Amino acid sequence: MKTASGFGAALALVAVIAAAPAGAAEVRIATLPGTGWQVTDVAPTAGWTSVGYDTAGWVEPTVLTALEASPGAPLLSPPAGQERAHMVWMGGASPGGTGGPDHIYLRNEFSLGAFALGQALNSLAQMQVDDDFALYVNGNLVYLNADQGFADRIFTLSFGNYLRAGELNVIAIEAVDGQWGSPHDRGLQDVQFDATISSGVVTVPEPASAGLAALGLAGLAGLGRLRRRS
Ligand SMILES: [Ca+2]
Ligand SMILES: [Ca+2]
Repeated sequence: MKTASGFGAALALVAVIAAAPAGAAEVRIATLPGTGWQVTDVAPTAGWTSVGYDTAGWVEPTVLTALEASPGAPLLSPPAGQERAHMVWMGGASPGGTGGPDHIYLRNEFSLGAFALGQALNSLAQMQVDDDFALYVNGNLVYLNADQGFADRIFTLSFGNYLRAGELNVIAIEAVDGQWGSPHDRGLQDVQFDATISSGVVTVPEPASAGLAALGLAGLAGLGRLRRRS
């Protein structure tokens, strides 16, 4: 079997880039109104983190405008020139982020049909939840936060290896006010999420362990900025 030369590999890379559809540079999935997010406070049945789940009875999240405007609110940084992702929760919560259910489930099912089937993808996401959360991508648990508070912490997460180019995908978030095991009204609550997905033609999908190690380092870097928030 002939070994690919450097030149051959370069030609192969050019072929991969040429196969990518025009306009497929980036897909953004963020907590913005009217972009496919649905929420419920009724514990869903198995499969709710996977594509194709029946979301009958789920509703659009509520945007917490007054909480976003409050002094010191831990807001995410939007991509240049784009609207900032919003703090959301479920109906019943006031715009100031109080009231409403203590335990919610969010989903956003979306197409990555703009990318070629099987293409490697990168993702970079920012996320903030008051208080704790679990993030799933296509049924896979990407990150679990269970520190029972530290709601000002903004996480940087990567999950490109769980995405499926050319197909439907789903991001699912379980969030609790208070703590896992005993969600309770601890004053404020919100979820913010903002991910940019791009083609990953020059990378190999990272193993989950490497991704988690990177998350740990990102978490340590964020410790210095922690403030208590209820
Ligand atoms: Ca937390
Ligand atoms: Ca809280």
